[in-house]
Amino acid sequence: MAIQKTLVLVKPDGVRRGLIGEVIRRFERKGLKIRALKMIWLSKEEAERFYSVHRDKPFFKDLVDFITSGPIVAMVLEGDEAISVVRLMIGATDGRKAQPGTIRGDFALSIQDNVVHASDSEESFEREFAVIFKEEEVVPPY
Ligand code: FUP
Repeated sequence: MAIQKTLVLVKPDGVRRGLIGEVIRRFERKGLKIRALKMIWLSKEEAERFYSVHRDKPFFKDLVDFITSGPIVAMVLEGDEAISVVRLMIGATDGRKAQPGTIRGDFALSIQDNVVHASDSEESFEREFAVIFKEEEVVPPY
């Protein structure tokens, strides 16, 4: 058992399309525990820090514009191997290539408007968590 925490966002397209409940429902049914949950609207500066690993990519500006285009729902999920389990459940980055049955495979038809974000490593989780949450926003294990 390797209990991990991971950070998931329902991105602005997912919120606009009314998919918040659908996304949360899938993770709850899987058995992952929600340790923190909130709706926020990222500033440009927060978005740039959140996506800092992509700073030099050609799509960086569009990515920042997109993630700040509306409110998002951010959550910390916990469970055994949560990082890789959640990555499997969200599917490939490009919704056109993501497997049916995954969140992106079922709800996205775009590489940018792909409904959700999830941490891809423990290092990413630590950096992303620090941008989005304060420690006191995480409830104790239950
Ligand atoms: P993922 O971890 O699956 O969210 O994908 P990446 O970390 O590779 O990319 C982060 C976000 O950048 C993606 F969700 C969408 C966006 N992106 C583009 O808009 N164009 C690209 O070519 C690659 C990624």
